[in-house]
Amino acid sequence: AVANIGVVGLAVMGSNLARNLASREGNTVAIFNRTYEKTQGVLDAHPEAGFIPAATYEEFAASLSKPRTAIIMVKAGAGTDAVIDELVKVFEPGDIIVDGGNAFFPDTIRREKAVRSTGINFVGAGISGGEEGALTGPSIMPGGSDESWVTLGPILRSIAAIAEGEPCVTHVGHDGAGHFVKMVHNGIEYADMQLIAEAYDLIRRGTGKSPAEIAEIFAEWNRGELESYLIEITAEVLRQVDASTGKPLVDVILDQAGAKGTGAWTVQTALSLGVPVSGIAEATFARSLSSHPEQRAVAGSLPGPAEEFVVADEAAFIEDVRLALYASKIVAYSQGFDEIRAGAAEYGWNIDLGAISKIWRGGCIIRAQFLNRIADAYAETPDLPVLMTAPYFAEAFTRAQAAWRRVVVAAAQAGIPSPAFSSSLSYYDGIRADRLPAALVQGQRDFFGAHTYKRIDKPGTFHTQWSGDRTEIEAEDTH
Ligand code: NBP
Repeated sequence: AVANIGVVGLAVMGSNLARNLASREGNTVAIFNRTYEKTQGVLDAHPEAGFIPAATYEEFAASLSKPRTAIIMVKAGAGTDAVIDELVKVFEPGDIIVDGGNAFFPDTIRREKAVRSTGINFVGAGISGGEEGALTGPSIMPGGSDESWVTLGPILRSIAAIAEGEPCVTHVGHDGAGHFVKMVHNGIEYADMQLIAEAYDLIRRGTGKSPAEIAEIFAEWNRGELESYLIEITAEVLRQVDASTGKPLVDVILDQAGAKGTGAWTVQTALSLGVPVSGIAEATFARSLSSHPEQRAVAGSLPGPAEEFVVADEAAFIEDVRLALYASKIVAYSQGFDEIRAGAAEYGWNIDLGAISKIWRGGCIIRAQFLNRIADAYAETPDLPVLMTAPYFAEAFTRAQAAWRRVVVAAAQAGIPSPAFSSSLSYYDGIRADRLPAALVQGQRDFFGAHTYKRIDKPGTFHTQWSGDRTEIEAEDTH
């Protein structure tokens, strides 16, 4: 037993994570894959890593020092359950099984409970950064018990990305907390990507600039408050020329966006928790809308605006779009953190929201300078009910809101879809409204379903006898 850590599953993510682990001082890494050829392949390709290969789960367990610690990196779902079943047979109480795959957090809660009953620790850990991050330093969001964190913490800290001197990993909370936070990370990623895509579309259709010219605009934006990995790679993608046609690559890519389901999980969970993550939802739906070519072909005959979209002052319009993007982005993150706050309350996790924003500063897909501002906001007011009301963000809205409105108006008039920009603005106006027409909705609910209402001027629950003499009576609260 010489290895202090093991990896099960040696496809791209697992093999890169194993190499990352092996490259850090003090680690000896045991490796196992269901199909042994893959293990042999990794062994042959990376002799420098000093991997300890195992052909069976028994050999794998025997090669690990106690408490045995193994990270599973296999296809999420049935594959994960199959590996857990095998590891439980060969591990002992006190050992630690980590699932680093993209599990849906209710599965992680279920698995943690089942594995815990054997005395073995189970940790669901969200890992973001793709294959490159797995190799050089991902952002890691582990859940699980405090006991397992004692062993796991130093190992994960050694392989995580470093942002401003701090490793991008924190013990998020118990059982499914890590995978929950990873899920919301991906939801925010969907919103961020959609917002950037809308900004590109508006600039292209408003100014007629080429993708290469717009790439320069994004590169410029990346030097300011929008600085982030996603803005940086957007410039790279827009600059790319297709070798076979000589056209911008973005013009030959089919305009149907795929999804692996984490955005949908974020939205489904938000619906159950009653958290309005409208920006993330619109971004998820925008991908769905794009992926129905048969509907789009038929709907293409519907009328659009009569006038052509012409922007009078290009520079001013581009700056407006930049500000609209920034404001909408603040909304998307605010909504995402709202979902984490609500999830923590629902599932009894003690999640430090500021710490989450810090571990997203490096390694992961949504890494950005901007996350420092979120950390500052929670450092100042840990129980901030609406993130975007923090002074720094409030000031940003003061600068951006007029531009944001102009952009949403322009998009609507030009017939350019801007679901994420416009829904974010609607959320902003909704959450800051003094009075909402929800009062009328309550009146309607009381009318057809006797669902009752509360009054602004006195306590209690009331019902108007709509089908009778329309007098008001005190009623049982039925929501
Ligand atoms: P895949 O998701 O493609 O899974 C392939 C691995 O799963 C292989 O090692 C395969 O073994 C193993 N496996 C399967 Br499939 N069924 C198994 C079973 N019943 N028992 C044992 N092993 C089984 O690999 P990946 O793309 O490296 O991703 C690994 C995990 O990391 C996934 O959960 C993914 O969602 C997550 N993730 C991926 C990324 C990314 O950028 N790709 C980013 C973040 C997280 P075999 O060789 O014997 O078939």
